[in-house]
Amino acid sequence: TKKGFIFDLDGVIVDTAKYHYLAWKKIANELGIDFTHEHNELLKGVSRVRSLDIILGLGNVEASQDQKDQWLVQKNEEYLTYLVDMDQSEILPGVMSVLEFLKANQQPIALGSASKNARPILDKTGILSYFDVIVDGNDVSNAKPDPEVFLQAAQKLGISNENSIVFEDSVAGIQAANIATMTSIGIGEASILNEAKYNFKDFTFIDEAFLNSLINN
Ligand code: G16
Ligand code: MG
Repeated sequence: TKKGFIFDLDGVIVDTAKYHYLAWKKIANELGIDFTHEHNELLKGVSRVRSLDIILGLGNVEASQDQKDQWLVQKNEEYLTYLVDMDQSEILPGVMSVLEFLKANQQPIALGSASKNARPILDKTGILSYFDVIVDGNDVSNAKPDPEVFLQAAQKLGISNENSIVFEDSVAGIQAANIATMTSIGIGEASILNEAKYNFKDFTFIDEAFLNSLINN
């Protein structure tokens, strides 16, 4: 049977969280807001607009919409400078072999990401051609845990929600997959992603036997 395999981007395929962190930290520090790695956890899988609101909230900073729009542009310009040198070496361990295996077994593959920079990242890392469908921050209006991004991905793949499988590193993303009645697979800390149906520390722990069981169930 064909299943729909939907991948989140940041924290699943590449570790762009470190670049988001540096870009946000620059703005936060300019505003006198301390922005730690712990704070950054709050932004995982969260949209750009919502991320800014969270950071401003940390510093009790109020701002006009115009000012916020400026910071959003500034953040993205800073973030993009980190993507310039991105290449295949930034793909997280084990991801390539899973993509290769799914392709070899004619399984449909989609991206389901909150990022508006998803396409250039897939392009620069050389894996754009693995994806039959891309749904990203430019396509959706409701952020995870709203299931919109995954529902669109499954629909565009032509696969039912029940036959779709989602790889996610964020709690909101796992919740979105569960709400969509898809099979949720947490990538990262099982204690944090405890709502996922299956958990793996990273893709090196996902073997062909497991992938076959997903395909054949
Ligand atoms: C990613 C990151 C978030 C980021 C969001 C929007 O989501 O996890 O931290 O805020 O994209 O990114 P951008 O500013 O590039 O539009 P995901 O869903 O790929 O994990
Ligand atoms: Mg993510």
